[in-house]
Amino acid sequence: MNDKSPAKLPRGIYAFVGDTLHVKLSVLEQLDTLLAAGIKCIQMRLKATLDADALEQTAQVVERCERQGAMCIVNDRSDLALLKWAPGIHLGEEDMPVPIARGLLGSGILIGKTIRNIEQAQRAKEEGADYVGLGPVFGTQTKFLPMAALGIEALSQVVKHSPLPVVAIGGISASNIAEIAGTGVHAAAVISGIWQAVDPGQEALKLRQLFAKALYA
Ligand code: 3NM
Repeated sequence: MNDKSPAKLPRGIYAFVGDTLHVKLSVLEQLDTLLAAGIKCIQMRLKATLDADALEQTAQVVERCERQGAMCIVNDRSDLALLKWAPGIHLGEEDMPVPIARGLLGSGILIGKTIRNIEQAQRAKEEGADYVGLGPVFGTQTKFLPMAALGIEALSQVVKHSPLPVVAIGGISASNIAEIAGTGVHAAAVISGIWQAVDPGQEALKLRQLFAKALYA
């Protein structure tokens, strides 16, 4: 168990690597693309990889992120995070409850939790999460969600009242990143806005610069 305080979630663009995100690029190629663009927060989503390979890939992603001063957050899999010393995990609505993950992982691993409203942000804090992911802010094709988009005003309200740093997710791209950053959100999570771009590396760089510019405008 890791009993230190968790590392802080980097501010800015929260990007993803995974086995279902890009038709051509491997997880490590995706990672190198994002790291070269200066992305400092990376979630690894493995949905279709055998466990033996997932362990190896997690170790490589964690190590490469560490070397570049980026944080690797493993989606869902507390076991992978624990075995390969990932600094963080993200728990969705159908994943392991936060208190159980916290019990397994100790205090040193950052835990993120998906939420839909301010009440859930408060509960996530009480249960021991370190940040919350709020979505879908805009419509998304990447994940089926049986709910309407929350919109920018709802995001602003949650950012204002949340006891934990908020990561916005859902339909975020270069066309709306300034509006997202303008709410004061801690980070913006982007999947298709990067991986469906013609040049994902350039797009990641652009998103990072636009977020920073809106923050200090
Ligand atoms: N979770 P894109 S929306 C993985 O609202 C995920 O909980 C969401 O992808 C939530 O940037 C989402 O392509 C997909 O819209 C985000």
